[in-house]
Amino acid sequence: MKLNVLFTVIALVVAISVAGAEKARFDNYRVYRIRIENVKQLEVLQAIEQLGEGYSYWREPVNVNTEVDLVVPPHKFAEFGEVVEQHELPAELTVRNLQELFDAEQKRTAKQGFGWNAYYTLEEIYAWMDEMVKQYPDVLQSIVGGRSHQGREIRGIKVSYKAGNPGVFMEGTIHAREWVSAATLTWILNELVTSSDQNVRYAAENYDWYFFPVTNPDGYVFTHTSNRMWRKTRRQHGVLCVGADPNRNWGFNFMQGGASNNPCSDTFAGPTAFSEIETQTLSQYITSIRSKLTTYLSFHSFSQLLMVPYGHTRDRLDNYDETIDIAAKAVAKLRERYGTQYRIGNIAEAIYIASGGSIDWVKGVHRTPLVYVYELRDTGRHGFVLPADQIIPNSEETLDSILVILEEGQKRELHRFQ
Ligand code: 0X9
Ligand code: ZN
Ligand code: ZN
Repeated sequence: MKLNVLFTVIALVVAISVAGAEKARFDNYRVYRIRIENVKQLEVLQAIEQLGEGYSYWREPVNVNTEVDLVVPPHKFAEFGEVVEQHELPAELTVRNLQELFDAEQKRTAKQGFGWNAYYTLEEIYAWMDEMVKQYPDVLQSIVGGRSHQGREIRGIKVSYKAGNPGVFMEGTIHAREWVSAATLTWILNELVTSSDQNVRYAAENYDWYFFPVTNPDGYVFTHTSNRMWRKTRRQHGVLCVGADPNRNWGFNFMQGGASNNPCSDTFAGPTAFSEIETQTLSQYITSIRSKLTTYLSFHSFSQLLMVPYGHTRDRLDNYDETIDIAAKAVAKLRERYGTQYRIGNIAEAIYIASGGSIDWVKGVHRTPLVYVYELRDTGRHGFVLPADQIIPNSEETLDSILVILEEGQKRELHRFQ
């Protein structure tokens, strides 16, 4: 055997044994949408959350009069049926076979280069970013926003056409399974350098953009290799469980509601604020450019929401009125293109109490004037597994709304540096 062949074989064997567990499958798993009508039902659904055993939530049970999306494994159909009957849960089947959604998502029409008719791995996204910087060296610059537990870089691109522009931070995919977030950010980045639309050109050239399509790289890789439904980071916590929720780990009002101290929970906040290297290093990077940032946008999926701080209280704090006014205009614009409807509010009033998120820290600590978190398409029909043919329409309408946020910010002189 030739030496290089031998090495390849050894590398393969090592790769396979290191990979260990195979990819989780979700054959015949169902998703139910349930409207929580009373406290008893809320308690039942929260008990299911504690149970685990194959159950998981796309949207967690936090309050009465909200909806949750619950993933139910086949071996729990009978049990779940009984629970539904006993507590008169208004459960509506939204996904009949989760694995089918995943399989459809994996189909790439042709082996072409990078684009927006499919989802891409971290490696592919980073390779595309390198290409872009090579192609547009005068306006694009590679930046590193931090690093991950497994030693990956949180890589970004800065778009800058001239000195002295106000900065816009674009935070993507802090939750690993929310793939459309990364796809949207790479699409918008591409638009900024290639579009000839007048409004896009204005925004491209008169702001400095800091794009980070994947701020949870370990988690994102894990959703491609092992479990499509992974949300958190990948550091071991306790004996059994892995990962902290990187959107509960930031050091502002840490653990002030809507976050868990159970390492197995999907909303585990971590042992202490900034205990996770991803949030720690990314927050340091943000601090290093704080004086340039006038806008911070965080992109999640799904639910079609545009929200402002904060998540720990329903109180309407800081420049709530102003930013909500702008949000109303932004979602009105967003709706014009394809009729997609977004709701607005602060995090706590729009969805649920949730503390330790990135935007709360940015607002609370740095007082950045324009801070928003998007929950992109859809409203649950496909949830995190948004069909790839929606990437572009989703991105187009999102960019429409961002342009309004920036325009309104300019009108109100929010982009002036202090
Ligand atoms: O719960 C979250 O972190 C976000 N929803 S998601 O379904 N994508 O997980 C909402 C953003 C909450 N943001 C803050 N708490 N700052
Ligand atoms: Zn999220
Ligand atoms: Zn479909």
